[in-house]
Amino acid sequence: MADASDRSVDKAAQEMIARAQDDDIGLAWDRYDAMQPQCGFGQLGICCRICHMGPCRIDPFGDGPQEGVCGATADVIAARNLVRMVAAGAAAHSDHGRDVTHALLQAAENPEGSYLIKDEAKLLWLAEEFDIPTDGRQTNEIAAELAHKALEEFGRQEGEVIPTHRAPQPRQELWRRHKIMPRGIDREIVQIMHQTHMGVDADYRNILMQGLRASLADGWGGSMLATDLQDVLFGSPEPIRSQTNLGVLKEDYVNIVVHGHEPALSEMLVEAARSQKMLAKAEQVDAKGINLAGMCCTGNELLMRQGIPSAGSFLMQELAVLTGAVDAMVVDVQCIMPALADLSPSFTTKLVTTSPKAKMPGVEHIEFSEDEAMVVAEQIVAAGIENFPNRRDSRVQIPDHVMDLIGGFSAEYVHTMLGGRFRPSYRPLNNAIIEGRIRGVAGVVGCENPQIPQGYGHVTMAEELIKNDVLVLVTGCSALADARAGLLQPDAALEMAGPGLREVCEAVGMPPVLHVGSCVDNSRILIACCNVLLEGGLGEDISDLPVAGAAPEWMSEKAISIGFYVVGSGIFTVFGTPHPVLGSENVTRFLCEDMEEIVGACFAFEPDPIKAAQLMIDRMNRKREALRLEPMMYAEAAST
Ligand code: NFS
Ligand code: SF4
Repeated sequence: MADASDRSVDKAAQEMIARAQDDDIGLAWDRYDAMQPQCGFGQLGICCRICHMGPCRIDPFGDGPQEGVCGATADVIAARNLVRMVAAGAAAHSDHGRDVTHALLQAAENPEGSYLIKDEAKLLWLAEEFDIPTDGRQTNEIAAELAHKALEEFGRQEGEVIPTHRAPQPRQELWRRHKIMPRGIDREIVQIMHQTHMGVDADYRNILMQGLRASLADGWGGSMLATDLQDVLFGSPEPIRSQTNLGVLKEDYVNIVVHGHEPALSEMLVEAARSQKMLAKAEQVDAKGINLAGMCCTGNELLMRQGIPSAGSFLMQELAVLTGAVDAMVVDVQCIMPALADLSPSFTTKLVTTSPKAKMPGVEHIEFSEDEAMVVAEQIVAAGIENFPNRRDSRVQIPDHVMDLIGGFSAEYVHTMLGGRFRPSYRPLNNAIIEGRIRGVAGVVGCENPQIPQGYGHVTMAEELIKNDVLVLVTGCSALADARAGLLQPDAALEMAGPGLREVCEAVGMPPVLHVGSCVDNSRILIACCNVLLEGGLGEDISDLPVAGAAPEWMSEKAISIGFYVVGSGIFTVFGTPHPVLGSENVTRFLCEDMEEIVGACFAFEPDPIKAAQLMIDRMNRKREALRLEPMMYAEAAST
């Protein structure tokens, strides 16, 4: 039997994995093992199912067929498959953005409804960007017009996706020159689907360029709008204390876990769970109260705005159910394992689906709609409370592991954090980089994957980076893995940071690993880069900056879209396991070399997180040299 420590670096996860083994319950890791050996054609990206003359597959050893029935080569097949992943990922993020826009419209048109506008300053800032007059107008009117204009970004046919204009001028010009400036969010995704239909594009480079264009529509469009409009509706995050790991579940409370990605419903669940009406109901079933906990990115959204504790990340979803203490698990969209449907009843967890886009056979569906958000939220909380008496106490086992953390660093907040309330500015960050206290900034993001011990890639990489004076920004499941390891705690983490980074962090009281949110909030990292450039002294374009990105344990199509827009924005990015393209030398070379000449950055694939961190550090060092920045202030940190 596999050792639990080979499956996760986290103690709580190990405890639940061992419990599953004792009870003979299969988890993602077991299903992964049962799947071995996985299909080599699929892994190499050279299996094509695009038309019904196929499926076709290219022989990677050169003895068998080198073309599909239509004549498509490994290059075409691998490129098409990859950009279809971009299309799906960009669609997921952007559809999330669209739903938030509907919630904003709801708030604007129905002031008596469930949603309020919490960040008026951000609303006004966005109104200016979208050319919406604000003088003498009501907040609601402005919000309604913004929602309509934001919706147009999805369906726009010509022109340029408006938030792309936040990118530095040289970057915008580069996108125009290479014809990858996105026109409309949906349009670029649709074009991928058309371009990769049987018998359309047979030029792998042209296919991959459209992948870049659609991904930019995600990063600088769909995801960015999701982030911004969520801030308008639910408030812009500010640093907040919270906790994470399975130990946040409470034995005597009704535990409701919210899992998925969108805060529109879960924000209402927070309110419902705090309401007198629901608390009284919980008392009736002898519960001490209602304990809401997050999972995956819905969890990240609630954590950074409301301080709601997070029970865990992607590979913890089954483990949370295994505690036997989850009375309801409420899911919306994305990263929800179908396996939950079978697992939940054996541990008296009531699973509730809420999105018309994400149902499961045999699972109760309480459909969420923006116009009766609070009614639905109360219904769901009530379902959790009613399920509490069904709990079998003898089966409850909550791992005794909880970690404190600080989350909620937005790009805007960095102004205040570093410059102070009176003189908000990025100057101190820029100076710290210029003077060689901070070597550079890394964004470490993305999923978990049973191919890698859970958290090993994220935590090892983050530790190696901070040791080398690299400020680390984290989102999504990466943020939660680091949080469990204590890296989002200022004190603990500072002991591990290099001397220059430690000095800066101590001066402003921030952790060296900053939680900037969920996966759509990777857009905040792009904005932070823009702010650094605007502050001056570090070049003209994002590709000049000593920055790098990484997704050490990625699995989802969204991660491919993120990788594409990050590289397309000029940031070198390392993926832990390779994209499924190695069956085509040309596509691999395009991603890992040629893109450098086109967008000023490229991908690298490196499974060892320490080596991957070194690649990122090398990149930062070269950018520092090109900018003629001072040598790192403390020489010993420079050599590891
Ligand atoms: Ni990002 Fe967040 Fe996690 Fe991966 Fe899934 S939850 S959107 S896709 S698994 S990081
Ligand atoms: Fe085969 Fe070409 Fe059809 Fe793909 S598109 S399945 S390679 S015939």
